Amino acid sequence: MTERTLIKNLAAATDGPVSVSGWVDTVRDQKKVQFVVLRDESGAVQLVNPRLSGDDGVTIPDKLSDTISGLAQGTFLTATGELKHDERVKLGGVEVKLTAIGIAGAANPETPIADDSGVDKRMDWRFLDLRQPKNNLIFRIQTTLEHAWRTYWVENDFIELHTPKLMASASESKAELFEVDYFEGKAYLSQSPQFFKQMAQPAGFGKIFEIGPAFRADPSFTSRHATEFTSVDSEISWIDSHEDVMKLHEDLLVAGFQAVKDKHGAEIEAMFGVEVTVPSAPFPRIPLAEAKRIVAERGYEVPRHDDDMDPEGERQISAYVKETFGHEFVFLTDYASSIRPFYHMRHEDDPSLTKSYDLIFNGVEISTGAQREHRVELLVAQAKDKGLDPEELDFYLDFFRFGVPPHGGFGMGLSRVLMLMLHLTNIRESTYLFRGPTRLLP
Ligand code: AMO
Repeated sequence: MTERTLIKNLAAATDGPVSVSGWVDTVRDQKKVQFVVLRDESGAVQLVNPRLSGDDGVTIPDKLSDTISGLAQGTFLTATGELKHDERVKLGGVEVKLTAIGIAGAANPETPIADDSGVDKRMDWRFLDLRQPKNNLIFRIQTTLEHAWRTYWVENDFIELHTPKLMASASESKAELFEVDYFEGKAYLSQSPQFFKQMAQPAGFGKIFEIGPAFRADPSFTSRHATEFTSVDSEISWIDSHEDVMKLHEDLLVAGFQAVKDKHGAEIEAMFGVEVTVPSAPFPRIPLAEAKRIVAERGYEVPRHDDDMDPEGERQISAYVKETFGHEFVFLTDYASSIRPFYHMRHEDDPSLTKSYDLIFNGVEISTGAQREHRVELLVAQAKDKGLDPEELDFYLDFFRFGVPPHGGFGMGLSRVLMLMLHLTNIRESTYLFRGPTRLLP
């Protein structure tokens, strides 16, 4: 049997016997000739089968032609034949003249989704939806991005962690917590690796990272929230302030975006109409209070019911930064202690503000980072201040009772980065399998 050739390699292969495997994209069943466009993970190629005909020009039925006539779109098959370069063939300048087809997995002839199906319907049939080259590209980009980040971390002596996702308590807020039965008692799904990534600091690991699942029992149906998402986390010791965390964050994003642009820039432009911009460091930094003033000057008052920036405010400040600095990223810094978790360090000269930031990319928050409070008396006081019971947090507070260096880090939503990089309108598009309040399948 001829060895399988990936479709993207056909152009560089020499004419002659060839075997390709993939799924049927389209069949054009004409009187004199049949065409099948076959797609695999690397591209698409035209297969051709001239029908046999007698001296009188009437086609003679044969098994191969019948097989082709009966092919349903989506059927997985192996095709063998003769590769022929022909510049008149629009699709890649090559075609395969068929000698045989071996069906590996026939598809149901109904097509449950169409190009104009809504996002929820497409999510119902995600495995079919993912066959679209555009969707396939999203996950190749994701692979490149994660690889570039890992390379950065590994080259800079970070240790990779896999913290447990079954927890005894909440790490972020009690509001968005999934509770699960755990033998005689209860456990909670991890909302963030926060506590256990911080534990690596008293453990003496120095610099760590993790890419792993996080769970939030958030009942909302927005375009940027999921109940399960992939969190990209890093934590470093011996920092002077959150400024050092932002520097790390910038370096990582520059490395990731550069890798994506180098490898996929042209494809992204062709398929998404988006030019990937490698951000220049340093990214703009704007204290939150100032960002609110800027946004107000643009005519948008951020509602006063909390101290946070709301989604419209994030869009506005991003637009301002784009217009003023030509930058797609902005760090909003110095969030109020009132809206930040107890573990964020507060400013010495103004404890109403934290040494923290949110990173906004093309109008949406992609990350939160901070210097952590590592002085245990202050940490206990801040926990109490938030109405938390220090006894419940004893295991965490212990990390700080046996020596710990100053440290900080960030958590970043992987699918949000991809969504905003590719100008997608919904996190469902950039998540392999989305999880939301009404979606547990597939
Ligand atoms: P935060 O809660 O801001 O911070 O989360 C960090 C980032 O994770 C992503 N994210 C989400 N993505 C999809 N769906 C959700 N429901 C969702 N919730 C959060 C966002 C967000 O910016 N422990 C801190 C981080 C730290 O300080 O290191 C934390 O979890 O991109």
